[in-house]
Amino acid sequence: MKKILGGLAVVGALALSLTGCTGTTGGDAADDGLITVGFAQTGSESGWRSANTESMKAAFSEENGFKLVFNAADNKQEAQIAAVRSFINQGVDAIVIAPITVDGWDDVLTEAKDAGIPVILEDRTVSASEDLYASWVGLDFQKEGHTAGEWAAENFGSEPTNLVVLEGTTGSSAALDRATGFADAIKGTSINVLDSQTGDFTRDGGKKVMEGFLQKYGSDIQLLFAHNDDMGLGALDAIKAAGLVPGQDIKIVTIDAVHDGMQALADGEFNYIVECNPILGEKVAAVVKAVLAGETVDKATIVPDGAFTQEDAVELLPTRPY
Ligand code: GYE
Repeated sequence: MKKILGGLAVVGALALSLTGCTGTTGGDAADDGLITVGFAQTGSESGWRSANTESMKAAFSEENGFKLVFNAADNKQEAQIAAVRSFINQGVDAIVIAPITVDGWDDVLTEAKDAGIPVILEDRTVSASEDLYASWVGLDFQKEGHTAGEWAAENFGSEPTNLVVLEGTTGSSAALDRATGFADAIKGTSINVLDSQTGDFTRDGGKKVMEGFLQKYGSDIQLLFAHNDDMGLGALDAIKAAGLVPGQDIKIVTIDAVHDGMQALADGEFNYIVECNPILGEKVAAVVKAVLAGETVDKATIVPDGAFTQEDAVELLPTRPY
């Protein structure tokens, strides 16, 4: 290839520099012809996150023309911003961020823009101006919360029912929008919100916060809404330890539908799960390629979600890919 294309390489390099594409200018990247992408992942807080990371790594593979620089920020916003800064300094071709929180992105997104590096958001959104990123691929979290709330309203809304909520990471668009959607759907029903606290989207967080709820409200709790499966799964331990039966004494609705959540639903320990699809890698990779090719891309790509009953879970579990 080198011999045949030798003469064309200069023309190619010139064309690239004229279009402002940094595709082959970054050191080693110049030799391998791969698109270097820095991916700033939130961390590894949940089953959803593991499935999302796996999907992203599979899509941003060398066979697909990418060199992926992966960073997981352990759910710390400062660490995630530092990772994005380091991608800018490395001169990557594009940056993908799964933003931990909605706020706080203006400065570093401006720095990326000034450096001519396009940013694509995946999963969660930010409050920064739309001009500061090229595109977002994610889910309708408000609708997910609303679907969970509709289920609660339909099944428990006509008689007084005490609810506790395990919220996701404070300040994340996933937690904020799910809370809004759910609150909207149960408005005007007889569901009474006893308490609502963050369990940070983790099993451990869900368990600890649920233990606190049980100490405070005991068997007054009739319904639990967990912003993700993992917190619901952590809460199962706390509920069982308190001598109560999850799925019966306390009805449980969660969001995500990852494998362990679907197992709990099939086992009758959860009562309903709203899906949140983590398999976003191929869509994000296609957007990155389109942006770098100078094509016009949609500002937002929303992946549709379903919702599952216990019967659905029994049927679907054997064939679920994650
Ligand atoms: O629901 C949760 C994860 O942002 C959609 O983050 C994502 C959420 C997901 O930790 O499990």
